[in-house]
Amino acid sequence: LKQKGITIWLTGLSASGKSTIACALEQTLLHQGKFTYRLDGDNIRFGLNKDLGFDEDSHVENVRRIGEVAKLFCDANCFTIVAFISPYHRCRQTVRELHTKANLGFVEIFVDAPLSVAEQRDPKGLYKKARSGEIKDFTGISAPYEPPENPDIHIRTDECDVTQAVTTITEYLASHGYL
Ligand code: GGZ
Repeated sequence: LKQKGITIWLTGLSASGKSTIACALEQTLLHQGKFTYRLDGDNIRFGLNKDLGFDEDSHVENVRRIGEVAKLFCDANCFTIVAFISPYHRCRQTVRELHTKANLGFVEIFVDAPLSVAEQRDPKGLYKKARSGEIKDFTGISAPYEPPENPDIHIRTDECDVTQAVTTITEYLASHGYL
């Protein structure tokens, strides 16, 4: 029996809960003995993509490169968990097509918290800095976030906890033959 690879793509505002859900999902899959890898800001923005900023072109290039890397992990039959804001619809669509054309699994998950909630959480104080103008081009404040119109999974993190979020995702994976 060959494990099929799938890219599990989380998109949402800063402080929407992407990293929290990605880490918890990673733990769950690892405990089930699954070959799993997580791509997020910590291992990409400081390495492969450390030359990129937060203007529109940089967001586009950031997501393009991450999409290509995710595709490679996926091709290696890995559960590839990807957690970046990925604010542009067209870029996420391109990554989906990249996977579909290669006959690889792809699931887009909208990690949805209202801007007011994300801004209240503000764990790194970035929204405050964005409001004051100290940080420019901040997604949701001074740069766009285009929410998915038709995500495969929609998680409202102001209404459910991380355990419920992980269950929603693993149930989706199971019902689509990945678990
Ligand atoms: C958006 C910014 C910015 C600006 C720094 N705009 O929530 P975080 O803090 O911990 O993670 C965010 C991360 C955004 O990078 P991504 O790689 O996820 O974005 S994308 O996929 O859209 O390219 C945020 C922090 O970096 N951060 N400045 N101006 N987020």
